[in-house]
Amino acid sequence: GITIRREDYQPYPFLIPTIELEFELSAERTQVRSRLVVERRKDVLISSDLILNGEDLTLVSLELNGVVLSQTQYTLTEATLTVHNVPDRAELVIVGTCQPAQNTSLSGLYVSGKHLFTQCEPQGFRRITWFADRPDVMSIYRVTLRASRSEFPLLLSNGNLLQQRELEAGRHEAQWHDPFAKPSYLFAVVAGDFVCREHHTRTASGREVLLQVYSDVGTEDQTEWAMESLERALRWDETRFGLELDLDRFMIVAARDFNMGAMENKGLNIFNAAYVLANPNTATDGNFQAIESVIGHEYFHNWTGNRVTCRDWFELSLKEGLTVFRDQEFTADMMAAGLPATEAASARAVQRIDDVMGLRLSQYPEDRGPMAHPIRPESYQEISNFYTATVYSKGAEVIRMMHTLLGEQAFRAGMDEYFRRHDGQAVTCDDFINAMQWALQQTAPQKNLDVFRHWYRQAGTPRVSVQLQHDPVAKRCTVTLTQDCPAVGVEKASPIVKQPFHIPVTLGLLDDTGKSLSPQVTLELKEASQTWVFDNISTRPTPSLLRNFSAPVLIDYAYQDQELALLSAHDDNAFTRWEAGQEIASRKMIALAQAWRQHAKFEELDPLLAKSWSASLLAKDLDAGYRARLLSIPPSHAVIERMAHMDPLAVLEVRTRIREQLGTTHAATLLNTYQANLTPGQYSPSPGPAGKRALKNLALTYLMASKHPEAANLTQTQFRHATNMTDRMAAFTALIHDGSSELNAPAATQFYEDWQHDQLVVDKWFSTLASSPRTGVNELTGLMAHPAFTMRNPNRVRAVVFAFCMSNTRGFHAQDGQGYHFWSDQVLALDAINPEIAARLARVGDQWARFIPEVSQRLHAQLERIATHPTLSRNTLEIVSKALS
Ligand code: BAL
Ligand code: ZN
Repeated sequence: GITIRREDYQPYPFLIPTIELEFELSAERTQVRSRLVVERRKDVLISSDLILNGEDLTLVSLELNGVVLSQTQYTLTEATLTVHNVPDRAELVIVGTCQPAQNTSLSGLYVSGKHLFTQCEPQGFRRITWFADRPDVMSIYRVTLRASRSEFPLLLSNGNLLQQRELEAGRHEAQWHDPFAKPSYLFAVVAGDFVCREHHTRTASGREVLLQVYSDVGTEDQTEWAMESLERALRWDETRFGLELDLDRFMIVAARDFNMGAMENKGLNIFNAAYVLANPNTATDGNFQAIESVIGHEYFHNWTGNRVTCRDWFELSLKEGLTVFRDQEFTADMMAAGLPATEAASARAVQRIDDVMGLRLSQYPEDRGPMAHPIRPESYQEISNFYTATVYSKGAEVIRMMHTLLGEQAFRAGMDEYFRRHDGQAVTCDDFINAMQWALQQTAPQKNLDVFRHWYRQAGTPRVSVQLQHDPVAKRCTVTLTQDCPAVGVEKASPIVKQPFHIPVTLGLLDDTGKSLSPQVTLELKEASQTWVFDNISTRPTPSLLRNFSAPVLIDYAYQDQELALLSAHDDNAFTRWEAGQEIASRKMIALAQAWRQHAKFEELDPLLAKSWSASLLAKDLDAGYRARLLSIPPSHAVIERMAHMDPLAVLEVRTRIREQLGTTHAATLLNTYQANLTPGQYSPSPGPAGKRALKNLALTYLMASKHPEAANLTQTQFRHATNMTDRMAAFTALIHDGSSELNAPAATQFYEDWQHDQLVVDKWFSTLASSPRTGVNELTGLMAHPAFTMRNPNRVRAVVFAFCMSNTRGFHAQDGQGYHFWSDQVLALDAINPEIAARLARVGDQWARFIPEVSQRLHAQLERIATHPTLSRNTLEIVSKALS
């Protein structure tokens, strides 16, 4: 593939101040007439030709300043339309057609159900019409939509509705105007028949705005939470960042077929229905929270992304890292809202734990694999492949570190300055850091972010080694931090000299009863190695390191077992307290897995692990949601990731045995915990009751795992009589994953019968079955033959194929190697339909070289099989060729 490099950026030689689009919409063939005003930029190197992007389009006609162009005056290729000899100012009218019903990639204009949707980020607009399809070309859009009134009664685009009118022959028309200049990736059209929930509200400055949530007919009882979340997001951005909605109308539309989670098109957000539709009967606590977070995320993009956008796609983290940080803060503030201080702290800690778990499970492996890249990548072949955990989650951690280093007030001043400088512009991550540095220097003139910038240039997860020395005579403790980050991913091929990172390490020092020996501090590590001195420390302290996960690094400290036990019982930082328990469990699991591999024997459950776990089970004074996190054995993937030679089946075996043993040993307490955390009465997704459900349902899974005599009954009763989907799903999953075969099949049949009318719940059914340890390739092939399965719907593919390849350790890694073969089959099948989704699935092979040899060889063979397939998309080719290089 062709590699595109950040350093090769060139401004576009023309401005396109306005674009007028006229759509004759139909599923089979849509005609688009585009009228562009183009102006040659005097400040940019002369190039006489106007080059526009266009893909999968048919050209009908082309006019320049009212004159039809002959074929010698332009050049049309598969990817571009070049107009020769364009005067300094010109009007170009292009008429072309596209075929939405044939568009299975879900990029550009496509059909979902009976509706038409667009997805333009990053490069879908060029599949609708020819244009300078890059984020630094910003235009004012005027859009006219025409379609059959009966087929498409609603015609939506960005901005404000100017007028609507009836046309002849049952057609109608709507005209939209977006007053804000925007890049093409934020353009959107929706046409179809929807129900709409509306809400009128006022912005902080008193302007009346209309909020609308559109969804499929029949789902009107599932959009209340989305609307409430949208209004909360609106208020939060006003209060926390002083940012108001700038349009008269803000629309969200739910799409059944969608590649991503959602899309922040100006004033017309298009959402994967999974992040809109919810009521207590159909959606779990996790779904409710995810919806609030994604609605917040897309809404916050209106300022961080839309008003200030990216100069080019290398700068993607400018909007994504920042907006993820903002949505994480939003969720944390919402979770803590109205709670007393200690409960609020605990709710925030739960949120932080969940975010960090996500980072470690998805980003840490990426950062040491073939796709490793800095949060601002230096090169790519296919930009769709770079909507990664690194750009998003690590990007958010980098913003969070700036927030930690500056403090809330200076951070806010930096944000204000960023908007003051760059509103209406397409800018870079450097521009953002410059605004933050300005704010930092208002209060601390001697400080700067020069070293901090390396986070944007260097990939890999830094390892911070900690040395602690204590001198009892001088009552002095010294802490030395040393950082290291070897070359990863593309850095290996074109080596760069890696510089130290600027790493904030928040720490506390505890005595052997768990009391703080000194106030918590944030050490700023900016060199390869630095030492700090703490005085008046009379006994050797236990360090509580990286509190609140103050930096996305790995910490290396030779903790003694009893030190971890102390932290897990007493650390007053809720994050590091949780971390200590996880560390105990991970260490023991790795040791047990290695022993299992050597003599297929499960050693006795480690007393330290058993003790810290049971202490958490008994710590009834702690918040239930937090206790559920303390009591969760680390997920297999997190443990496998830490092994020198990753051994998935051994870890799974060990994890299963540990859960079994803990469940057996503590059955009575688990039963009590179950009963003590019932949430009768009306359902609410707020952290209090959601935490209780998490704890209660976790207790149930331990009882099921240990085959406790009462467990099956309890689970079945919960399955039958649950009054919300959280409890129903927990029981269903326990029956399918841990129940006997007599429980299993009837539950699967019952659940499907009850919920076959709701596609999002059917996705839950599919993914529970696909990720069950009972499901091997044969059973999965059976699931794919189910009439409700289709390769065309990304949510369904994620529920079945992705769930099997990513979450079913036993099925996917089965020793006969069939799982790997199944995986390559599906990558190839999907590649012909939807390259973005196929490339995502292909990434399952990223870590092939780190597994034990038998796994590694087999995965490698399947990667080769994919790579040598004669017709592979650019997307999938980039992934597999990097994995094999
Ligand atoms: N911009 C793509 C979807 C999102 O991150 O909001
Ligand atoms: Zn985003």
